[in-house]
Parts: sequence; structure tokens; C-alpha cells
Amino acid sequence: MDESAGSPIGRRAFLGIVGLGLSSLVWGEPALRALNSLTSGLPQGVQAAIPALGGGWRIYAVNPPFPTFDPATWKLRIDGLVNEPVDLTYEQLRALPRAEQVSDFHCVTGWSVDDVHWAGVRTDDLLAAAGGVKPGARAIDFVSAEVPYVDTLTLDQARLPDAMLAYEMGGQPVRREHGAPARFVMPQMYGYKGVKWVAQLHVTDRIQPGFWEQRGYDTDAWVGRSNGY
Ligand SMILES: Nc1nc2c(c(=O)[nH]1)N[C@H]1C(S)=C(S)[C@@H](COP(=O)(O)O)O[C@H]1N2
Ligand SMILES: [Mo]
Repeated sequence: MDESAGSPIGRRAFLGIVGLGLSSLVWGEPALRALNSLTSGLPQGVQAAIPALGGGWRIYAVNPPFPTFDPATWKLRIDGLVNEPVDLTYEQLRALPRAEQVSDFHCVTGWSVDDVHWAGVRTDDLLAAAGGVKPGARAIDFVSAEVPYVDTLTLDQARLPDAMLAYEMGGQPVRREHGAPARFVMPQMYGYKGVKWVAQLHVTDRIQPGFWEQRGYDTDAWVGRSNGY
């Protein structure tokens, strides 16, 4: 793994991940197509030992194998402090107002991917599908199908004009390793704030520390203005 392009902080954070013994996979696009089918049945430790770089993205997961996506049975739960809790099917998600954007992506460990083309649904349109939020709503827990990954954004953060629940990445449906069928995109914050394999938006009255925040990373993870940067 070549993390030498990262800043000292980035390197330290990366080593911290390794030190925790978590399976932060470091994979590259070219090898993934083949590796995914080959490695899905392997033990976590073996999967984590495969470094395949390329394409700019590093594929991260904390609890492999990656969740699977079946369009016939998949549901997105939107509940908590909303007026009409709902389970959206994939078809219903795709029928919500479509937004598109091109934005840069930054991981706190020091790597970035510029000009990523995303398509998906803005937070307001997701919340509208659940009848809107109730008084007192302040935050959203984004719960991953990859247990126990979770992260929380304030409502204001999640509603930023360049934040979205993306179902397309680079003009294609979000690939399995990138969080199929939907991942949250929060370009103004570091990548760990954007949950992959999103299964639930739980609206609450408070910020709760997400997976990486429980391990020392900042809750307000503004790019260039947090985590020691
Ligand atoms: N469910 C889940 N979401 C996740 C992560 C993860 O391990 N699991 N890693 C986060 C981090 S730290 C980054 S930088 C990005 C990486 O996205 P990629 O794997 O598509 O490159 O996903 C974020 N979302
Ligand atoms: Mo990251």
C-alpha cells in the first residue's frame, strides 16, 4: 500500500486504522471486478491483505464481505422524527427527484479523487418522502447495511446543496464495493462521513458519534478544517 502521498496526519490516521486491526481494504478498480467474486468467500483477514491499487479509489469496508444488493427486496428505511416513516423500494428511490453533481472526494488518510460524477437524491427529497421532519429533528443517523458502520450529520449538513444519497457514480449504478445501491455523498467533509450501503436514515434530536468518531476522528469533518488539517 502506498500512502506516501498522504500528509503526516494522514499517514498516522492510516496506521491507526491498521493498528486497530480493522479490515480497511485497500483495493483498486482494475482488480476489483475479478477480486470481488474471488474474495467474497474468503475470511476477512485474507481479504484485507490484498492490496490492489489503481483508479484513485481505495475501497474501504469495516466488516467484509460487502453487503449484497437485490433490487427486488432492497429497502431504504426513513424513520425516527419524521411524520410518515417509510420503507422505500429501489424503484421508489429511483423515482424521487434526481439530482446530479460533479464533486471532489477526499479521504482523511490523504487520498482524493477529483471530479466524481454523482447522481442521486437530495436529503430534502428523501425527508419529504417520509412526510417531512417533526419538530425537534436535528440530525440524521445514516445506518449502513455493513454493521456496525454508522455516521451522523446534522440536518443542516445533510441538506447542503452538494450533499446527496447517490445511486450513480461515474454514470453507472453505484458498484457493490462502492456501496450499492446507495451511498451518502458529503463532499465538504472527509469520506468517512459518507456511509456506503445505506440502509436507514434515522432522524433524531442529537448528534451521535459515528463509527470513526468513536475511534477519535472529528464529528464535524470539514475538508481542510478538521482532524488536524
Ligand atoms: N459502510 C461503510 N461506509 C464507508 C466506509 C466503510 O468502511 N464502510 N469507509 C468510509 C471512508 S473512510 C471512505 S474514505 C469512503 C471510501 O469510499 P470507497 O470505498 O468507495 O473508496 O467510504 C466511507 N464510507
Ligand atoms: Mo476515509
